[in-house]
Amino acid sequence: MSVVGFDIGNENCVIAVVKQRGVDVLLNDESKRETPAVVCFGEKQRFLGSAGDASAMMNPKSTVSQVKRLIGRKFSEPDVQRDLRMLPFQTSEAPDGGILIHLKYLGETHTFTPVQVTAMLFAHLKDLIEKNQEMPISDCVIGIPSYFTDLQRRAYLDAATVAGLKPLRLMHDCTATALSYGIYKTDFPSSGPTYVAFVDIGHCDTQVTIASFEAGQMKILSHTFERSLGGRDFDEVLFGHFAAQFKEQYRIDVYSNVKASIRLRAACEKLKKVLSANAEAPLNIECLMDEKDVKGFIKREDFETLSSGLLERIGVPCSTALADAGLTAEKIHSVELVGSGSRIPAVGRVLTSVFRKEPRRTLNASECVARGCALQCAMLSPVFRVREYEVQDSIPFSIGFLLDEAPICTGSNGILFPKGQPVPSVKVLTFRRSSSFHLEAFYANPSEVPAGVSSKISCFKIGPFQCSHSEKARVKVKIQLDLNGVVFVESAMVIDEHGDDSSTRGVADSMDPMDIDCVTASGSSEAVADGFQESSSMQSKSSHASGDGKRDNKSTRRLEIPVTENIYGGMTKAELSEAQEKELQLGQQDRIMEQTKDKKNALESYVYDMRNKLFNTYRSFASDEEREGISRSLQQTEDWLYDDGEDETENAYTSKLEDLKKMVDPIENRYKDEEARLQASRDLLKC
Ligand code: ATP
Ligand code: K
Ligand code: MG
Repeated sequence: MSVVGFDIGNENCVIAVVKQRGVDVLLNDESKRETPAVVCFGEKQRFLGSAGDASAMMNPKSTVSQVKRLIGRKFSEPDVQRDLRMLPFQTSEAPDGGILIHLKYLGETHTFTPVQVTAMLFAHLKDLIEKNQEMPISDCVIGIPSYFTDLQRRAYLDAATVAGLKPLRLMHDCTATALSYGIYKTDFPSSGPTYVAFVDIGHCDTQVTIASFEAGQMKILSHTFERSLGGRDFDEVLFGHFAAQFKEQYRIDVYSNVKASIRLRAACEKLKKVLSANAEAPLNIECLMDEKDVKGFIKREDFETLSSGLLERIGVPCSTALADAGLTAEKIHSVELVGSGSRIPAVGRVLTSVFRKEPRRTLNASECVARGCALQCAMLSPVFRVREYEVQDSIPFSIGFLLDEAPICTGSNGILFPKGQPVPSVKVLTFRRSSSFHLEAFYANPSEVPAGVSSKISCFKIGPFQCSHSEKARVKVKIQLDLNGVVFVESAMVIDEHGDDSSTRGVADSMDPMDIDCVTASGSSEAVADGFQESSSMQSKSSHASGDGKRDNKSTRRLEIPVTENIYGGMTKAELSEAQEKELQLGQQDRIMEQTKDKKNALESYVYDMRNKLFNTYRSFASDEEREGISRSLQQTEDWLYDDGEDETENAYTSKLEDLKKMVDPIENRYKDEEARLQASRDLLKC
C-alpha cells in the first residue's frame, strides 16, 4: 500500500510517495519530476500531462490548462472572466452558475466541467504512480491553496473521487510546506516557539503562512494570499511589452492571433526564466505571424522596472500575515521562499524589506508541497508509523450560520468558526424548535474571502421531527469544520426529556431569544474523538465539554433526525457517479489507442526485422520461392502501413502480424532447430 502526496499546480504537478526510508518524488514518463497540468483532447484520444503539453501547440483550442483557476468557481466572477480571456478554449455558463468547457474531441464537440478535467489530471498522476509502484493506490493527501472556498474544496474532493482516489485530507499548500520543514528539524530552541514565514509564489497565486514550531508540533498562526499574483503575471508584463514593440516594429498584432499569442507568451515565460540567472536576455521567434521572424532583447533591470507594480503587491500579504499572527518582523526567525515563481531575484528583495531579513531557500521550492502532503498521508494512514508530530492548521475565513435566515446568536454576526479557527473543529448547537428548520452556512466577512466569492456556502434542512412531551423540542445539531476545511452539519437529534425540564427551558428561553441553548466549541481535539488518531483523554474531554453522550439522565431519549444538505453549486451523487462512469470510458478509449499504437509499432518493426533476417540469418533456411513470397508480403504490409493501414484498429494490425508470422514461422523454426542441433553437438564435444 502506497501513501501519496499530490501538488496539482496551475502549471506543474508533483507526486511524492512515502517509502520505507523517506519521501521520494516520482518521475513521469519523461523522467521529469514535474508534470505539466495540461489535458489535450485529440482526434482519437486524450493526451495528459507531458503528452498534453507536447500536443498543445497543434491543438490550442482543445487544450485545457490552468483548470485549477476555474474549479468550483462561478462563470460570472470578474476574475474568472479575466482568466478566460487568456485561455484559448471555449467556455460558457453552466446552469448552476459554474463553468462549462467546450472543445473538439473524437471529431465532435464535447462539454466537460472543470471537475472532470481536474479528475483527468488526477487519473493521469494515479496511473503514473501505479505503473511505477506496480500496485493500485487510492489513499492520498492533496495540496490546495488556503484561499479555496468550501465549494472549491468539495470540487477537489469530487475530482479525486472521479479519478478513483481516496483523499484522506486536503491540506493547505503552505501547511504541507511547513510540515516538510518542521518534522525533520530537531534543533528548535526549547525556550519558546520559533516563528517561520513561508512564502509560496506559484504560477498564478501567492500564499503566505506564518507557523509556530516547537519540539514535536507545529501550529499555523496565519494564512494570507493574493489569489491573482504569480509567475504568470510576470510573463504577462513581458508579453505586453513585446506585443507593443512588435506592433510598432513589425506591424503585427499578436493579440489578434491565438497561435501567435500562445507562442509569444511561452517565449516570454522562457525569457523570464533566463533573466533569473542572467543580466540580460534575447527573444527570437521564427515566423511568429504573417511569416515574420521577430527579435527582441531585454535587460533584467528593465524587466524589474516593468514589474515594479507586481513586486510591490507581493509585500501586501506578507505584512497582513504578520499582523494576523500578531507578530512583528523582528519576531520572525526565518523566511522560507518556495514555489518556482519565487525564483525571480527581485522577489527576494521585496521580502527582505518586509521581514527585515533575507529569505532562505532551505526547502526544495517545487517539491515541498507534495512532500509535505505525502508525510501527512503517512501520518493519517494506518499502514505507516511516523514519529509523533502534531499539525494544527486553521482556516482563513470566518464562517457564520443563519437560522431560518437570521444570524444565529453567537455574540458576533452569527460567526461560528472565526478566521483562524483550528481545523478540524466541531461545535454543537442546541435549538428549541417545534418543527423542521434551516441552517445556512455563509462567509461572515466579505473582506476575508477573495473578491467575487459569493458569501452563501450551503444550506441544511434539519428535520422533520415530532416533539412528544412539550410544544418545543430540544434539537442538538453537530456542525463540523472537517480536516479538509469543509463545513457541514454532521448530525442532528431530538433530545426527548421526561419530567422536570420546564424550569431550565424557561431560563434558556429567556436568555436566548433565538431559542439557542448553548454553543460549545472544541478544537482539533474533536478530530481525535472522530477517530483519526490516539489520545482517549481528549476524547472524553470533548464529549464532556459538549455535554453529549452517556452522562445525560436516564430519562432522556435521543432520536436522530434527518439532515438534508444543499450545497450551492456542488455535484449531486448522480452527477458524481455519471462522471466516474464517463472517466472510465475516456480512460478506456485512451488505453485502446495506446494499445493500437503499440500493435502498429510491433507490426512495423516485425516487417523491418524479418526483411533483414530473411536475407541474412535465415537466408539458407528458406527456398528462393519462400523468400520471394515472404519478401512480397512484407513489402505489401509496409505499403499498407503507409496507406490504408495508417490508421486502423488494433485487430487489423494483430491479424496482419499473424498472417506474416504464419509464413515466416516455418523458416524461423528450421533455423532454431539447426541452432539447437549445433548447440547439442558443441556440448557433446565439451564432455
Ligand atoms: P500554482 O501554485 O499557482 O497553482 P504551480 O504550483 O504550478 O502553480 P510553480 O510550479 O510553483 O507553480 O511555479 C511555476 C511558475 O514559476 C511559472 O510561472 C514559471 O514560469 C515560474 N518559474 C519557473 N522557473 C523559474 C525561474 N527560473 N525564474 C523565474 N520564474 C520561474
Ligand atoms: K506545483
Ligand atoms: Mg503551487
